[in-house]
Amino acid sequence: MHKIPKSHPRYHSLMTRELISEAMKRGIVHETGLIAHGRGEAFDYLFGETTIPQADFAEKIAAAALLSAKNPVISVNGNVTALAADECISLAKSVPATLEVNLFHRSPERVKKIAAVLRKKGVTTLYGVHPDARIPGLDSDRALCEKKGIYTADVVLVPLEDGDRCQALQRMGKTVIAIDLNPLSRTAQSATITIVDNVTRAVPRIEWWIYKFKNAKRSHLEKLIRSWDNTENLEKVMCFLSKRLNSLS
Ligand code: PTJ
Repeated sequence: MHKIPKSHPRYHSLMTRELISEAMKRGIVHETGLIAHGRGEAFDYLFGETTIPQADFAEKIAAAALLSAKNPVISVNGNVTALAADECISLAKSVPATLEVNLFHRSPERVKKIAAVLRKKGVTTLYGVHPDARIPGLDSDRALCEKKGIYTADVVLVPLEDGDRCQALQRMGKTVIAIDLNPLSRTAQSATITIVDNVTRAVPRIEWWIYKFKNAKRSHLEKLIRSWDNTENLEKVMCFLSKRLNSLS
């Protein structure tokens, strides 16, 4: 990796770029994943590269939904593996949930490489390598999934998604938790619970809420989930953004 001096004011951001770029060279991240990262980075910059209160609230509800689920699955793609593999594995253990590799630009080589990274980090149950089902109404390879995993999951966490699958999963009656820094994306607009935050901050924060809720009554979690209004929270996210931009101008 290119050496970035720790004293550089954009050290963290530049190191993250290095991670993504390295992962692309290793065949984990698809080349268009770099473009997706750039878009995310731009939104993160506008939000102040921090977890805003509306994101934290969504992360809390996401934890409640994951804990209340019968078969929660965390969907993993190239960018997520590069940026938050350890965090996703740790979150999966805490719930507990399973991981499934699901790629938009699917190739057997990339699936194998991503699976190898996750298994090397200790993941034993991993879905998505040998798909045996399709998500109805989706023509892309994103439809490929496993019966025991995403196909029968009741709650699916989809960090860095494209909108089509999010909508298709919802048509199957699933609760879809999306992590997307772009509050205007189709994914953000159509998920059940949209977390407008960087995946690197969002996943550990959901885990933090999981531990906070470990002794909570099921009825309390269900009440929280019922009170959730995704549209209202997204409106507040947009308000936060416009106020921040106004204050900077
Ligand atoms: O690995 P694959 O083949 O599944 O491909 C993954 C990508 C990301 C290339 C694919 O899903 C894609 O093209 O996604 P989109 O449609 O570009 O959407 C990605 C969304 O994630 C955009 O709205 C970005 O703003 C957002 N995003 C990018 N980086 C982050 C992010 N959101 C949260 N955290 C990030 N680090």
